[in-house]
Amino acid sequence: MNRARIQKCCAREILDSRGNPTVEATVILDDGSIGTASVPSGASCGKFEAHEKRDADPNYYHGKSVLKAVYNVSKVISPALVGMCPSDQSEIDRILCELDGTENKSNLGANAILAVSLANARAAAGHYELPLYRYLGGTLAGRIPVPMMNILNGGAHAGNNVAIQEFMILPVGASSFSEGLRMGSEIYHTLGNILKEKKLAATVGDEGGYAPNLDSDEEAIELILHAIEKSGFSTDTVRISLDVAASEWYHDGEYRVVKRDKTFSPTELTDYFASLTQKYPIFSMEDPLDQEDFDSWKTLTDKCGKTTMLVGDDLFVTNTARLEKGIRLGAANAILIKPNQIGTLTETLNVIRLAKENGYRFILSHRSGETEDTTLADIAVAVNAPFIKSGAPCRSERVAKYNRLLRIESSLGTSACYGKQTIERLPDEKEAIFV
Ligand code: 2PG
Ligand code: MG
Repeated sequence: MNRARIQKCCAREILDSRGNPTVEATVILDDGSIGTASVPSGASCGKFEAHEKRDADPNYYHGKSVLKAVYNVSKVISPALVGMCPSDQSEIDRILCELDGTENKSNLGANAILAVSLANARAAAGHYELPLYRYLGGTLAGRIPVPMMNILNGGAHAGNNVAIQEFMILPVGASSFSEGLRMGSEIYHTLGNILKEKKLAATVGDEGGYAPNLDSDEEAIELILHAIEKSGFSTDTVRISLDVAASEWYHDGEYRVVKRDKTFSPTELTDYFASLTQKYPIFSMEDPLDQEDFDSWKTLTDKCGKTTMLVGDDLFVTNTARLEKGIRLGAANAILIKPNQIGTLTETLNVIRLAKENGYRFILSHRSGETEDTTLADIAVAVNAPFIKSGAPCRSERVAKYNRLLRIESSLGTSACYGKQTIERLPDEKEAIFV
């Protein structure tokens, strides 16, 4: 077969959903195929994430421009990749890491590297005339993930007094992704009406969820439970998940919850979250503890890891070595997968494989600063991910991923599976589902 070769890589500065610059790269093949991808950006970033290169020029986008990363794509990366076969993704990603030469991709910037890595996969899929999920996942790709919809925002994503960053709903009992999305949207709008009735703000935070001021964080859970019920559903079919983002609270060995003017010791916080899982039907908790507090993670996993999905985000940063440490210590039982935390597609797929092999569940995730790019949705289907987290069913950069999944679902037709159906259709995935 006539294999296409990379002719050129280029990049540009575009804006993300918060209005900050980010990198979009394009890979052009000699057969005319073109792949373009952009990278998102976090607000509550883990200490061990790959480096996001910004220019730090205070007179330009308040220091946030990414022109050096853009330059690196066209002047450093492109010459190194010209002539390579785009389907040699792992070799391309290896070269990108080698070119950078640092542990955390601080030389070229993970934003430059990831944009090229993803754009290359898109160009290759174009060359083979396949949708990206099919090119990456082959004939076995067929599961549409359960959406984890963040309908109430707090923490670093909103200017309100809610300390926990994300309150999500998961329509695990829906019969299909499209039905699940409808349920999520109905609950979201019901919640908006409840807030308005209570004269609370129904304006939204960075991920499209409402961001009211509330008397306590637990009130957020109560309001969501009320919205689920009022929409005609129950917590058997719609579960609740939290992303605490507790690394934001951790200073000098204790958890200082500034928005609530409270301080917890690691033991107190562990006990608090363990008790919260008794009090409410909480399906999963992400980052309930700090990224370096492995001891408390282990304690919490021992206490409630059999019944609750405990997700490491800042803890694992999509990094194989950190996930290996978690597996060794028995910390958490699931991992959040954010390609820009690690910087290449191959490394992202490797950490997913490690999670699968060790019975850790995994969730493909957006960032709080997003673009209209939908690569995340295709990767999720390619790896038969049980879950995807892409914010509220509101705001275009969030729903772009959900809408892409609707399109994939309709093109898969009856071969698409969702939630519990996966157990029958993809027996190997049995361990990876928790519904
Ligand atoms: C998270 C993410 C995405 P950010 O903490 O999981 O929801 O937020 O991108 O700000 O790190
Ligand atoms: Mg998180």
